[in-house]
Amino acid sequence: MSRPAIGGTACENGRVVVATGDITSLEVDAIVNAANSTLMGGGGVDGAIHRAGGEEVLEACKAIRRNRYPDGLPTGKAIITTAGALPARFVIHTVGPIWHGGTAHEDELLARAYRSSLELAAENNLDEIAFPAISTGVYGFPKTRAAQVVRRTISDFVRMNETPRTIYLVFFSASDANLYLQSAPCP
Ligand code: AR6
Repeated sequence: MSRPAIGGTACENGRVVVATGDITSLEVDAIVNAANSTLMGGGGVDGAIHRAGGEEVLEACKAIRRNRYPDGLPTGKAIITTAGALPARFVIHTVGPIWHGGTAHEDELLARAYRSSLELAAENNLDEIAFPAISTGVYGFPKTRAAQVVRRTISDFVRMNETPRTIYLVFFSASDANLYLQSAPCP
């Protein structure tokens, strides 16, 4: 099925698209949630995804907690659930690092959260995945530094993998999207 492309700046031969908007409105194969380890919802994009996805998303998260992660989803790992009432098909929930000043492996953990989500999309044969700017809100990761980590991680991934075909980086504001493009220009 083909869908209208989401407008934005394309990099990496069109495989990475930097866009502005509300990630909950996107009709893509999977949107990524910047969750916390409880998987029970929260503020920011997590709150928006749970509100729009509804009870089905929460129930799926509860089942995963019960069956696979009774102590919570570790930072850098990802899981996939139904998208419930959202227009996307799936939600991939991942936990980014809380910023502690840069000395607690934050860069590697942020890279791991993006990589785990991309690997899960590939395992499920999903063509499109949309990411919010993980960890750069409540978790306090500096936006410029996050941009560089994300650019490197995604460039490496697309070089080695054909699926997902298109990766959307969705910023809530145009100024955040521009900051990303300035901090991590298209190669
Ligand atoms: N669409 C796209 N981006 C959004 C949306 C949206 N609807 N809403 C917010 N953002 P945050 P974190 C942007 O705080 O830093 C939660 O309470 C926002 O502007 O959502 O990983 C969780 O439960 C920011 O740039 O995630 C965790 O406890 C980016 O999404 C904790 O916050 C990420 O901000 C996770 O913190």
